[in-house]
Amino acid sequence: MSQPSPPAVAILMGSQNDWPKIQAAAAALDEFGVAYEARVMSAHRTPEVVHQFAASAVERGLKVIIAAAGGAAHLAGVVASHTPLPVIGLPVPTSMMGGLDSLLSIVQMPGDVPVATVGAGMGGPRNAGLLAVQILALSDEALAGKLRQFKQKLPEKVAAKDAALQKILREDAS
Ligand code: RP5
Repeated sequence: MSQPSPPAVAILMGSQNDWPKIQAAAAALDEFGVAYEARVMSAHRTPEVVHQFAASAVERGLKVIIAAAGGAAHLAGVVASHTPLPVIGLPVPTSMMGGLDSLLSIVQMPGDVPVATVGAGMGGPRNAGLLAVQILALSDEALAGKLRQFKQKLPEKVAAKDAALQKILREDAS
């Protein structure tokens, strides 16, 4: 019996408490039928686990790593230091600065160690998932086709929201 192929995407997070705030990344991958593994590991609390995971990611078949963390958010940068795979940094909103602290921690990487950082809050988690899909689609024509359909449908989605707003405004005015 053939083994199922290993997931192409890993979603790492510094704490299980991050999961509810970043689940939209996983939902975006689900939407496109992309398998992923989700793991809790910390650049500070479990540095050896992070090292081993990142250093063996290529041989285990991973293609993209999403790394979410909040506050002193070093997970994405440390992962990127141990792997040639593309790493997407996902800043987790915090109670102190709403995620600006996380964003600045992740985005200011030194030259030679890129991390593709998405926004904190709002569309950030969803965009992390979609960006992973876009990277995979470069070498997956079926996925590229799904992305083209997704883009084509965006105007319809916005038009439906515009129509809903116009309806509310008309009702408010009457
Ligand atoms: C970071 O520290 C995690 O990503 C989390 O956002 C933050 C706080 O972690 P907990 O104390 O909630 O576990 O490493």
